Amino acid sequence: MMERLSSRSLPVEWAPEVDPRGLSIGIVHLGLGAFHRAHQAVFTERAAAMTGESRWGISGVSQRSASVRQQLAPQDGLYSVLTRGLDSPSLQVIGSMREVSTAPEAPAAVVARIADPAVAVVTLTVTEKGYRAVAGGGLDLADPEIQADLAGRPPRTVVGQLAAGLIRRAETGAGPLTVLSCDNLVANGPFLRRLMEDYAAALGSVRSRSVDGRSVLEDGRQSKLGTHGEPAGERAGVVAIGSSSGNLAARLAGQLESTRFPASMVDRIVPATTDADREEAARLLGVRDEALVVAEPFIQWVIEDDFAGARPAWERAGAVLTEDVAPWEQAKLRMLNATHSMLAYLGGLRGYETIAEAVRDVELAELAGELMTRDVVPTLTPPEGLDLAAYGTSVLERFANPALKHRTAQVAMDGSVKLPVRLLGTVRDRLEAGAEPRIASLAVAGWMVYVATGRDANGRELALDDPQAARLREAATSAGPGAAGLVDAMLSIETVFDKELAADKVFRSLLIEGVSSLQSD
Ligand code: CS2
Repeated sequence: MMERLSSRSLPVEWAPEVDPRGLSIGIVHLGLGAFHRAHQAVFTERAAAMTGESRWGISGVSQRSASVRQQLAPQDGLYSVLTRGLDSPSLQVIGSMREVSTAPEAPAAVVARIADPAVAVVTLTVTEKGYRAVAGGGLDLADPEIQADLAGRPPRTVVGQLAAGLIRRAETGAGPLTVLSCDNLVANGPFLRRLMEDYAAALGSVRSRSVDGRSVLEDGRQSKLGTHGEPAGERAGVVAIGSSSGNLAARLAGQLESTRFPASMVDRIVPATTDADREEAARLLGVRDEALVVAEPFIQWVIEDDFAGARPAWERAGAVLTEDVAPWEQAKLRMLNATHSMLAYLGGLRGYETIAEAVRDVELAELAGELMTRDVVPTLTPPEGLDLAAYGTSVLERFANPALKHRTAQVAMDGSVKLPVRLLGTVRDRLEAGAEPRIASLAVAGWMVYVATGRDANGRELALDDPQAARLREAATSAGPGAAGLVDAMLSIETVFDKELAADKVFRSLLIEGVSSLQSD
């Protein structure tokens, strides 16, 4: 069997741009999925190569399964990016990942890393649902995982991890931190700051809660479980006085004042890696890479230039550092991501396995173009230097890349948290302007039918992979008759549609029209 990629087996001609052994850790990344490895890690490595700076190695944290650690650890953190465009694929081995961990296995280590004075930046790609926010923003304090973190167990949620790390920094004087969200959310930086502030406020009001039936905090004092990442007993021993939740809340609130949360817009299509990709990479590399990621040639990162301390010189690697990310982010979410979601639902329903197949369907391609030109573009103020028409064309060309097997099912995932960000802002803006957002509504109708029928045109199952799957199924099964029944049942899900939107007559009738046409399709 072919040898596996590692620092020992790495063929010299494939050496990363910087020598990984010379890198120390300066970045913690939460959410070590394929996207981070094909995007921010690539920029970070390039920046290090351009500047010769050695302080920006990455400590990557997977939030759930141990599979990424199992892929990367035996390879000394090395992995490759297989770029698939219209020409023959190219490959690059990345060496900026210097440490890998799995949060549930080592929560204390994650907190310690965030609190490390050498760490100046925490980046995040934890997906929409990873933030545990309520519709419209703000922390979901009813979320049992958030409650458990607030009660003082070693943190498992992203917000809990950041909070514990920031509290520790306040205690040790580790200096201010920059927390950089790289998820597809509106104003992702301020959005995350608000969650952290909500957490701090909730921490201040925690008095007695129970975890697994045990009371862990009483009268603001801790018992039994360790608080915020420490092994049980450690905090009690080290800071026995002053560890009440009120004090923790005050420390967190104080530390948040100096913490920066810049917004950022990220863009690169990164489909799930397949066996065929791994075989192709092995042929090129001469060794097996179990941690391979695949991406399109296009790569873009626009970052709000608002950092608390030092940062990698990402602009040297092609990132754009700017005062205002909002117009970039809005254009990307409403044009690219919205169209992506529409193709995923309408394409999935028509039986297309990949986005490239869906966008080759003449009707769907036409609808995708119209979604952008008719419904989205009128809502946008383009950033300087971006031609929206050309951008729309390039988005469709990128989707059509036949070498990327980006599955419609992958993009269709988590619709309940993606739709509000990608499509409902456009719908609202158009309704307010007195216009009829017909195609955007058809995209939302596509999601409703996808969820409710669970079958494509060929009778194959369309799996429902969504954090609110139970609620969505319940709405679909309890729906009244006909298209109107389904639309009304889905519109009543207030975690997706706010009251005002749900009550909008124009939107409702556009949805009914869309659902009817899809059901008879
Ligand atoms: C996609 C995005 O999976 C999805 O929902 O729309 O991951 C998309 O590929 C990226 O945002 C492109 O930058």
